[in-house]
Amino acid sequence: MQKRAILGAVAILVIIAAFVTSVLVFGDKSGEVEQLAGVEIREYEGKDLSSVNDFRENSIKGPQHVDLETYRLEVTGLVEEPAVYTCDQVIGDYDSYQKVVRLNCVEGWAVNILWEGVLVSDILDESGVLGEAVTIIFHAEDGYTTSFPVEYIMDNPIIMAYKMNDVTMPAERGFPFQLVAESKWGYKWIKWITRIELSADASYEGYWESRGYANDADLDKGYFGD
Ligand SMILES: Nc1nc2c(c(=O)[nH]1)N[C@H]1C(S)=C(S)[C@@H](COP(=O)(O)O)O[C@H]1N2
Ligand SMILES: [Mo]
Repeated sequence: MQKRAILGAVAILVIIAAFVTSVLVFGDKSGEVEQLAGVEIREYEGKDLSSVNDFRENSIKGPQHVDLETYRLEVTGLVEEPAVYTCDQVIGDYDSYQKVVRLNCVEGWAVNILWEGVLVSDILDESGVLGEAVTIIFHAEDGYTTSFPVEYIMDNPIIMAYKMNDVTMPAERGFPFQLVAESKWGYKWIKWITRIELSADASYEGYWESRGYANDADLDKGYFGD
């Protein structure tokens, strides 16, 4: 009888110990969904692609880690209807497009990537750009800004990418959205976009532009200011 009681007590202690251990080991992960990274593609339609890791991190405040729970993309300024989107709304409500485009940084490096994202012009058409707007200013999580003439964005298929080489864009690369500003130098490829502002200020200058880099930033010209 006593032996049975001891065995019972030992069994209960073992169960308690196992429970405590499992809480310590797995406790803070319960309920969380772990994102499994897909395998990036390195070739597309016969073209070699760079790796999503082939970048030099040189952002003004280092990588930003955007929380999707609180993240919003805003459309503000000279539009008929300002708008606020969650990341899922942007990706779910607009058609997606894929395109291989090379990103060239003024530091002398370049990467060729298959980008996937939504057309900025689709998002702005939904809000209705007012006639007085001449400049589109993009704002980012780290306070970085850059801008373009309205026509560059509205008359070209310019995308805000959320995927690179078929995998979700890593935080360091600009998750959830980086602008694929094709034919422009890297400092126009704003990462961690939080707001698109329509403005009447034709001489607006973004972060690097106000520090001497060319405002048009055309790849076939130089990047020195005029
Ligand atoms: N928000 C934000 N976007 C940014 C920058 C930055 O500092 N902050 N740097 C720009 C510069 S100078 C370049 S070359 C590209 C580099 O993109 P990558 O870090 O994905 O290589 O991001 C651009 N976008
Ligand atoms: Mo750059």
